[in-house]
This record gives sequence, C-alpha cells and structure tokens, in this order.
Amino acid sequence: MSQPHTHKDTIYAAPSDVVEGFRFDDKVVAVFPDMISRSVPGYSTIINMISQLTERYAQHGTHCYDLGCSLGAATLAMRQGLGQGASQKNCTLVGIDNSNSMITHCQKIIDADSSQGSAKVLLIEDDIENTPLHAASIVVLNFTLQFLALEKRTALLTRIADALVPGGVLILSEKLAFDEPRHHELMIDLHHNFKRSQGYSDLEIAQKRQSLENVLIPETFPAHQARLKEAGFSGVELWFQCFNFASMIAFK
Ligand code: GEK
Repeated sequence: MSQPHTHKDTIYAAPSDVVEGFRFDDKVVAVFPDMISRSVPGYSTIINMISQLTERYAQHGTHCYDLGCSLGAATLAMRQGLGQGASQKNCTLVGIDNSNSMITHCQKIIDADSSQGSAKVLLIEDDIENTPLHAASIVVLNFTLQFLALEKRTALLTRIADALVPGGVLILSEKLAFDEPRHHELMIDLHHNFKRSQGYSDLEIAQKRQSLENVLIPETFPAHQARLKEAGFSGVELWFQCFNFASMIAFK
C-alpha cells in the first residue's frame, strides 16, 4: 500500500521544559505517516490486511466506515479492497475524523489517489461520538478508540454494533495493557526497543510517552472483549499482535 510523502518526525527531539498533552494538530499532521509507521510495530501489515478484510466482509450497497481516519491510510486500503470499476461492490466509504488538519490533508490525498479502487469516498470532519452510522458491513477503528474517554467507549461500540448489517464486522486496532505486571513491563520495553531501532532517541521516547499520558488510554484484551460483547457483538477475536499493539475482529 503506498503511503503519502511524509516529513521526518522530530517533534520530541529537543528537550522541552513543559511537555504538552498530545494533539492531532498541523505539526503532527505534517509528519504523521512517518510518526505512526516508526511508532506502531506492525502498522503497515495491519493496513495491508484491512484491504483483504474489506474484500472479504464488505457487502454490496452498504456503508464502510473508517472512524478516526487521519490521513486515510486505512480508507485507501478499504477502497482497494472494494475493487475497481464493474467488479466493485457499490459501497460508500466514509472516513471520519475530528481533527480539521487531518481531514483537510486527507481530502487532498484521497483526491490525488487513482490507484486504490474506484469506490466513492466521503470524508466528514466530526466527532465519532456523535456521528450517525447506517447500514454498515465493515467498520474500522484503527488505533482511534484508545483516544476516547473510557466512559464513552461502550456507547460508541453499541452504536457501531447496531449499525452493522448481519454478517458485518468491526476491525478494532489498539495499544494494549496487560494484567500481569512483568508482562506489561516487557511489552513496553520491547516497544521502546522497536522505537529505538526506528531511529527515535531515548529523549524522544520519554517525551512522547509523557505527552500521551492520560490522552491515549490502553486497556487489556479481556476488557475489550467484555465491552464488545456488552455492546452487542457475538464474537471477538485477536487476529494480529506485535508486542502491545493488536488488532481485533468483532463479529455482529
Ligand atoms: C490510520 N486510523 O492511519 N472523533 C473523531 N476522530 C478522533 C476522535 C474523535 N472523538 N478522537 C481521536 N480522533 C489511522 C490512525 S490516529 C492513531 C488513527 C494514532 C482521531 C485523531 O484526530 C486521529 O487522526 C486519529 O483519531 C487517531 O490507520 O495517531 O496513534
């Protein structure tokens, strides 16, 4: 899957007296593809697999949603999975993000794309807590739910389950926490080693970690599984995991 041109992420390279809470602003948008691919182990594998999962689960004439679409990497993967020309499934792809900067740049990337299928793409700047969802066969939350306040997660997942048609699925990718403290520490250390191997310094890793404190709230797989069942999903499985980054599939 081709990624848009990106600048190198050096946002946390210089020491800062006050590390502010992480925000999806212009500064982050300018380096986002570099940032996410050097920070999330397995990101490109998950994006490629979203294309295959869309091919498998998208149903003719339904909506396919990418919630928290950022610059549209998963949206374009879904578009590819929906196919070209006469063979496409006549679905409407909807990408939603509440960052104005993300949606503005995402629109440019989608407009310039000609290679990833021909499905219609609708981009909406909105909060996924409120945005209406209808007749969906596949919904993607690729590393987005983790940014929602804990008490708002069940309501969103219930609306997603209600909007899915029979046979529909939710693909939910998240940073995970673990109940076993030694395992939790191990996964964090292996993730930080991954970031070092991608060229991030110890200072960058520490300052980014601080900026995400109370902004990105990870939960355990059993907690996700229990909430998804409560929200109305009949089955929830892990299909990908690399250290503390995972992707689940939830069946309506
Ligand atoms: C990818 N899925 O490349 N409503 C709408 N958007 C939101 C909300 C909200 N309440 N909260 C956060 N976002 C993408 C990567 S990034 C993950 C997703 C990361 C948006 C936020 O603006 C950002 O664009 C995205 O969710 C999370 O496959 O950066 O780790």
